[in-house]
Amino acid sequence: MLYSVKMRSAKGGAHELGGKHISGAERIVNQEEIERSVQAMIERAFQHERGCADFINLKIEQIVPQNIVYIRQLAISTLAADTMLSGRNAAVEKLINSGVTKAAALSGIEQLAGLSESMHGAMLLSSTTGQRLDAAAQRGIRVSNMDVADLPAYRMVLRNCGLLDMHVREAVVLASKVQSAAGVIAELCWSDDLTYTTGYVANKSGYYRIPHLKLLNSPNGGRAFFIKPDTNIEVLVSYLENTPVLIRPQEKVGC
Ligand code: PML
Ligand code: MG
Ligand code: MG
Ligand code: MG
Repeated sequence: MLYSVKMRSAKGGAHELGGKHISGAERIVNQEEIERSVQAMIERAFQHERGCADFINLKIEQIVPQNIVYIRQLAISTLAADTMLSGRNAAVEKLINSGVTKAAALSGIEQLAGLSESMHGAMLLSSTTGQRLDAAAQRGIRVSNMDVADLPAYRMVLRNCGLLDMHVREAVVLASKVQSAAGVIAELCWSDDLTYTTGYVANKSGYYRIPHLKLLNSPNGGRAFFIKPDTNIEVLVSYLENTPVLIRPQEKVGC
């Protein structure tokens, strides 16, 4: 049997009581692995660079095996960019290649850069106008219930690329789930973690890392999913938030 294990932590009290979000993590694991993953999550909540959590919420739930969807991991590659400006230009270009209009791509950058507090979830933006299409406000859409089907194989893929950071490990899993959803055309993301400036654009054909999508020590970050304007938002959000998805690592992958 597989279990979903989730953690979210905050400082200054619980999220719902106004605490500042510190970190979140989730895994889908066998029963024997639950304890170890919970331990790793708690350590992470106490040692995060955003601060030391004083509120930790843990949830452990059994998953119905028939509900699990298996998908392929997006291939990873890295685009060249040595400043934030060139990084954002590369992002706009990649978004346009994915089928997003230039206006929507620029608007996506502007809306992410304009988030005053980091958003927990993602914004859904029209791929033609860039207009926000979800009603989740500052909460955003929280992609959840996903993990890799074979962790050792996935670690090997990342290790072969020299990508050992937890950010990449989790982002590729999330981005792979997002691109497996009907209606999604592309994603733009950079981290809210102060010292993590590499972000990415993902589309149906890959995960494109972009060094320098923000300035060092900026707390600003988040995610935007560009979707076809006629997408059924309710169906999409339910898939992204609730459907359990396991990602099969790609053996042949760039970096
Ligand atoms: C996050 O912190 O949630 C975003 C991480 C983006 C990782 C980008 C990469 O290095 O590939
Ligand atoms: Mg996180
Ligand atoms: Mg976050
Ligand atoms: Mg973060």
